[in-house]
Formats: sequence, structure tokens, C-alpha cells
Amino acid sequence: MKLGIIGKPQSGKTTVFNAAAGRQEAVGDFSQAVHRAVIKVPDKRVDILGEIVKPEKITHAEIDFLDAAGFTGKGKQSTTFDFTPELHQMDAYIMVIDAFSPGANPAIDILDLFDEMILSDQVMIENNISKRQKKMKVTGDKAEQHELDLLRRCLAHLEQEKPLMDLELQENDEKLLRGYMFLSQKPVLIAINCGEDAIDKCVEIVAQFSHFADPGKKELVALCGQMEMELVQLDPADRDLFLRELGIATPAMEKVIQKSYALLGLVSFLTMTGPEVRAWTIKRGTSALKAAGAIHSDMERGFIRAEVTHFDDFVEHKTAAALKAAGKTRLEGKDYIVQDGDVILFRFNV
Ligand SMILES: Nc1nc2c(ncn2[C@@H]2O[C@H](COP(=O)(O)OP(=O)(O)OP(=O)(O)O)[C@@H](O)[C@H]2O)c(=O)[nH]1
Ligand SMILES: [Mg+2]
Repeated sequence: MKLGIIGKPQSGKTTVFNAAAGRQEAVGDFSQAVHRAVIKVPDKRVDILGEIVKPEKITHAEIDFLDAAGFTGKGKQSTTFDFTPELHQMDAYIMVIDAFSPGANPAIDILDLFDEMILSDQVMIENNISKRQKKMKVTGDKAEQHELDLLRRCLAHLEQEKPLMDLELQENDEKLLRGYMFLSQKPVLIAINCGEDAIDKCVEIVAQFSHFADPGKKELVALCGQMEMELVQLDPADRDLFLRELGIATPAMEKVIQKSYALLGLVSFLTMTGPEVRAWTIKRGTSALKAAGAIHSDMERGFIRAEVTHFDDFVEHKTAAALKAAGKTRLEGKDYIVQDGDVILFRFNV
């Protein structure tokens, strides 16, 4: 999964990136620098399984993170947008919104950023349509007519200032469109970046902006980027103490990643093979056969069956023998739909 951080200049993008990746890139220097990191997906289940079976190796699922420049020009005064081209390749965005500086206007910034994404797609579609029209004139190829019609529909939609994620499309058209990697077709997690004084008001802040949320497309989270960044720089024992003092159960970054997961319709399953406990990421609704393929193509090709235990049952019964005795391990075929938190042993033969 690829997540791109976007936002206005000085909204705290690099601060949030540092918090997520445990890095110490310079902040507040107006550099608009681009940063990349591969981060582990925090998942308590992996750690708990690790404690039970004590493997040699624990591997979390991973996310590619990109901290990209938003507007160009001079800080908050800049008006022109220049999306880093790589942003098109992301699966979803984290939109970092300044709610910490005096005079910040989060609602306006959210609207501005969505507008700019729509505008960027509009320009791309207009260019594409004119190129296609010219080509069709020369070749007379009618096969391209369908795609041209689809793009025209998208353009009409964007001209009404609506993002492509709101356009109702048939499945094959949606797939076709995904190939263009438009910005406004991807889900967005709006991260309201609050000051330290608002740390205990995150719930109220999310409620205040809830009209921007749209389940499965736009979600909201409130966090204090500055504090989250300081938090990851502490060693684990100090971090727990710090969180407890503040009365916070989970660091906001964990929530950010969990919400991005949900937004993308992703779930995790776990494997314990030989010396390794490992989490894997798949789309919700993936069959056991395809889940096996996510690990190795041989496993998909030679799939025999999946032995499935749910994580909660594993924690209760702990050993394979106890699980079998309690009837908590099921044998499933290739069409079984893998559930979030399934612990799976694939049987295969190649
Ligand atoms: N008080 C407070 N300040 C913050 C917070 N998050 C970021 N800042 C400050 O805001 C300034 C900008 O932070 P950056 O993370 O560099 O912002 P950016 O969006 O990456 O900036 P550019 O890359 O230049 O566009 C820095 O001085 C940060 O210390 C926060 O949660 N609280
Ligand atoms: Mg930055």
C-alpha cells in the first residue's frame, strides 16, 4: 500500500511523516522537501502472537509513505499547486491540515486542497480528450469511442467541482479510469493537525469537521503532529509512561494507519511458518486461494486447503492441540473469504 501525504505548505506534513516513520527530517524550513519511507504497520496481534509462539522473526505488514510538496512558492502565501508526479501512484492520501497556528482556517484549507486535486485532474483529462480526438480523426478508430465518452463524462463531473470518487461508474469503467491514476479518485484521510493544547479535544474536533467525512471515501482524524513526532523519538518505556500521563491509549499515528487501512478496504491475515510470525495485507473479500498467492505464486498454484484459526481463539487456546480439541481450527477451501485477523496455515503441493 502506498500512502501520500499532501497539504498546504507548513501544515505539518513532514512532522506527520517523521511521526509515522520514526525519522528526524528537518521541519519548519520551508524546504518543501520530498521524503520517502517504508513503515511497519502497527498491529498488536502480530506482537501478541509473537509472545505466544516466540518465533525467531516477526514481520509486520508494510506501507510506503511519501511526504510530497503541495503548493509551490512562498509558504502559506503561495497560490499555485504543483503536485509531485509520484503522488499519482499512491493508493490513498493523508491530507494534513493546519489547525495549530494562529489564524489557521482548516475548513477553507480542506476545500482548497480538494479543489486543487479536481483542477489537476481536469487539466489532465482535457489534454487527454484533445489528444484522443485528434488521433481518432486520423485513424477513424471507433474502438476508442467508449473511452472518450467516459473521459467526457468525467470532465463534466469535474467541471461541477466534484471529485471523481463521487462519480458512479460500472466496474469495468472504474478499472479503466484507475489506469489514469487521477488524484480525485483516491480516498483521503483528512488529518486535522492540532496544537498541543487541543490534545484532549480530538473527539470534539473530529465532530466539528464531520460534514467533510464520507464513509469509504473521506475519513477524519485529529492529532497533534508535533507531539506524535516527539513521542516516536522516545524509547518504548518512556513512551508508554508519557502516553499514560496524558491519558491516551493509542498513539494517533496508529489510528492514522488503521483508518487508512479501513479506507482502502484492506484487512490483514497472519501466518506462522517455521521461525516467522508475519502479517499480510489483502483487500477485504479476498479468497483463500488469492491470499495464498499474496505469499507466493507456488502456494496459489498448488493450493490444497487452508487451516484457519481466528486470532482471538488463538489467544485463548494458544497451542495447535488445544485449538483442535476445542474445534477452533477449520479446514477451508479455495473459495473461503479470508477475514481480518485469521491465522492461516496454507497446505499446498507443487
Ligand atoms: N505547535 C505545533 N506546531 C506544529 C505542529 N505540526 C507542525 N508544526 C510546526 O509547523 C512548522 C511546519 O512543519 P513541517 O512539518 O515542516 O510542515 P510541512 O507541511 O512539511 O512544510 P513544507 O514541507 O515546507 O510545506 C514547523 O515549525 C513545525 O514545528 C503541531 O502539531 N503543533
Ligand atoms: Mg515538509
